[in-house]
Parts: sequence; structure tokens; C-alpha cells
Amino acid sequence: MMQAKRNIAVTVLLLVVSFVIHAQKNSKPNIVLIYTDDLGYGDISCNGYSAIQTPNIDKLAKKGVNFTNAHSTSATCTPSRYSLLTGQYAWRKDGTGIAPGDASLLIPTTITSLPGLLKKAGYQNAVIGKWHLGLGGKEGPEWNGKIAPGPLEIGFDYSFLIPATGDRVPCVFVENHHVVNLDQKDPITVNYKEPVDPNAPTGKNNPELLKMHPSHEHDNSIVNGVSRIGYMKGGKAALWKDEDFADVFVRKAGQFITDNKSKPFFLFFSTHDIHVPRLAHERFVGKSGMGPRGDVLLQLDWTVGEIYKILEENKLLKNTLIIFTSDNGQVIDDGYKDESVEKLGTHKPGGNFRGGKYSAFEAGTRVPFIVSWKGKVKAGKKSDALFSQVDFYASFAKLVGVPVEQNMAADSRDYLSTLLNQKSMSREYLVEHSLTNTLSVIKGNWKYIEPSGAMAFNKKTNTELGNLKAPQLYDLSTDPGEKNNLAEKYPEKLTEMKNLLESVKQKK
Ligand code: NG6
Ligand code: CA
Repeated sequence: MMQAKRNIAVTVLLLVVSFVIHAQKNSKPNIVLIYTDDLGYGDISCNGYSAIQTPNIDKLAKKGVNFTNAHSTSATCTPSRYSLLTGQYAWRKDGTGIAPGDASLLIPTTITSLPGLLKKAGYQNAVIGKWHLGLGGKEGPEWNGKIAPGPLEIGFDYSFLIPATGDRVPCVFVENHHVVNLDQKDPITVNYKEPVDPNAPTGKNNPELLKMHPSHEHDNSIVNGVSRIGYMKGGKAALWKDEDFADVFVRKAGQFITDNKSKPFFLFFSTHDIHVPRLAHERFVGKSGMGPRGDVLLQLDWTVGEIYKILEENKLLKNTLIIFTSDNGQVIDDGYKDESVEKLGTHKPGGNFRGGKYSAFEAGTRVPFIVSWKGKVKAGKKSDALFSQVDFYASFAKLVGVPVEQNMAADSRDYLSTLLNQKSMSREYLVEHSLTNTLSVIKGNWKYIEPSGAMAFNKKTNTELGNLKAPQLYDLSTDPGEKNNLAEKYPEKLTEMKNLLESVKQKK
């Protein structure tokens, strides 16, 4: 009798424990952040400006909420990613501009970065795809040895990386601490100043070897028929094939998701698409009618569909917050002659917004932004709330139930209810940062761009950088294309916005 009672008690206890574990798991949703590269606001068909159909991305929007006024913190890659992972505007820290391929790790290991924060809530964290935040200590990455510190030292449990960008050497994947497939008898040498092998062909001297030609720069070492930024030699067995990027990353993501489906996980899935060099897998080549830029856009859309399918097959949709966005706005010619200018046609990659990647104008940072979470985020909605990627940090902290430590993520605010479209509350103000370190601030319908003596137009990329020696003030509600500078007409508003930006700069 006693034994029977004890058995019942044990069974009840086990049921309670498993219920608690289950409830905990449910209260800690997975987070999948699909972070695309150089994707413009108008590049996805659900935003209404695209001549290319992106059905999988549109499906995500149909099942979730599509934001029309969400921003990366910067108009280039490295600072946007830095802000996203630290909750601090990158422009507060020197050396966080576009990183060379041999840069040291830019995120201090002494701070609690976003994956470190999630770790405290019991998350398994992975970064798969483009990194571009430096690797290694002061001397930079030891390509032939243990590459550390890196993502694993700031809280990721798994990493599979393009170390910098597709157009920068070394053209090898780094998995956790090591170059994938490196033959120790064929060590890698990297140099960003001068050729490492004077006899090796380069894009500059041997254009006959190229399958895609540079339009400007990008004429150093040749890998896979494409010349890159920087020089490398060695590592033959480890060299990547650009055409396989999307397939490789989807495969790695699938593995990570299935391995971790019973724990809460954060997947920072950072695509190479649609950055240069644009080399789609052969099944997408020629399919867009818009040349390589359109083809890799189709490949990106396929990627999103695959990630969604993997989550669905693992029955994780109800417990996974999916976010789709970009690190900066669109660019057309970014260094290769890939017909992107000639074949653009009626496609409007920046929508109605002015500028693009690198620029202080809106298209620099106003990016595609979709949030989907089955059963949690109401389907088929739009939100015009102002949202900044710097707020992922504090918003995710709220989501997973851990506090933001003092002195961490100073620029990040909790806008979880905005992110989940439970409230349409906008960020009070938001700062944008351009290639030339020009800062702008948006508050309500007003945008102020600080005066700057920097170059106003980049002839190579054909980009308006948005700089003027005079201050600029725009009313985005009536002038989203930033054509009508109202600085002289509204001096009081101008002063108010200038003071606001100054006060944000003063904060630490
Ligand atoms: C620029 C490169 C550009 C691209 C960019 C980084 C030149 C002339 N241009 O310096 O091709 O690689 O850096 O892009 O070298 S980002 O999206 O990673 O910020
Ligand atoms: Ca980018």
C-alpha cells in the first residue's frame, strides 16, 4: 500500500516537473533572425515596388506583420551588426566602420552581448553566414590555428562563418575556431596591403581569368574566377565556391535547428545574399530576367522558404519568433560589372526613399522588416511604428525574462510590444548613421541630417551619400523622398532636432 502511494506520488511529481519544463520551454520561444545583406526596402514584392516576385518572403509577411518604418542603425554592415549585438550605437566606438577581412574581433569579450544575454536565459545560440565583425585578438585572426576570440567568446555556442564579406579574402569558411577543410601543408597567408605572392594572378593583371569583372577596386587575388578585395595565398582545399553559399548555410541552419529543437535557441542567420559578388547557384541563374542581382534575390527568397520549412517540419512555428530584415539598404553597382545597372528596368530597390547603402538619406537604413510568430503575432498586418534594430537587445531581454545589466546596451530600449505588434508605440526618436559618419535623427514625422563637409556623392557606386554643408530638415510624412529641405522654413524645429541629436551624442 505504502509502495503504491509512493509510486503515485513519484508519478505526480514527474508530471509536474515535465509540465514545468514544458511551460518553461514555451515561455522561452526560439528566435530566428534572418539578417540579409544590402537588401533594399523595395526589393521584396510585398512592399509594392519590386519587379521581382519574392513569394516566400511575402508569405512570411502575410503570416505576420510588415513594418514600413523600421531601421538598421547604420547604412553599412559592420556598424549595424555591432549595434545589433551590443545594444550600443556603433558610432560611439571608434574602429567600427566597414571592417577589413583581417580585423580583430570588434565586440569586447568583457561585455554581455546579445548572445551572452540569451545564454543567461538558457539559450543555445548560433551564428551562421556572414560575420564581418572581426576575429581574433590584437594580431587579428590566426587563419592556420585556433581563431579566437570570436563568436564563441561572446556567447554563441556554434558559428559557421564567412569571416568578413564575400568580396574580401580569405575566401574560406570558419566553423567555430577553425578554417573548414584547411590542409596544414598549405597554410593561408592574407595581406590587405600588398600581394603575398608576386607571381600569382590578380584581377588587375589577369582579367582574362575572370568570370565576373570588377567595376571598381575588387581587383586583387582571384578566387573561384572572381577577384576580391585583399590578397591571399594557400588554403586551396578550403576555398569556398560562392555559388554554394545559400545551400551550405541552409544545411547548417537545418542541422542546428533540428539538434536544438528541444531547447530554446537563437539563430542569427546572416545571409550573404544579396551582397556582391552576386553569384547565384546555377538553378537560379537567368531566372529573374534582371541579371545576377535579381537571381540572388530569388535565391534569398528560396532561402527564407527553406528556413520556414525546416521550422515547420520540426513543429516549431508556434514557438519561434521569426524576424526578417537587412543590415543596410540597397546598392546597385557595388564593385562588379554584373549587369545590375543595365537590367534594373522598372524595379525600385529603395522604394520611394532617397539614397541607398552608405547614405544618410532614408534608403540607407530603412530596410525590409517582417516579424512572424504563429498564434502570437496577428497575421497580415502592417505597422508604421518607428523601430530600430538597436532595440533587439532590450526587447529580447524582456521576451526571455532576463534583466539588462547596468552599463550594458545603453542605447537599447524594450520595444517588444511594438515588435510583436501588440502596441503601435513608436520609438521616441531614432538615430541613423552613414558611411561618412554623418548622423541623422528621426522624431515623429521629422528628420534632421546634421551638416557635414564629407563627400556628397559617390560616383563609383552612384550613391547619394546625403551630405550637405548646410543642415537638412525633412517632413517624412509629406516628403518621404527627402527632396524638400525645410531647414530655413522651420528654424525652431531645426533647433529642436539639432539639440535632440546633440543630447543623444552626449549620452554614453
Ligand atoms: C566597400 C566595398 C564594397 C562592399 C562594402 C562592404 C570597395 C570599393 N567597396 O568598401 O564592395 O564590400 O565595402 O559592404 O571596396 S557591407 O555591406 O559589408 O558594409
Ligand atoms: Ca550590408
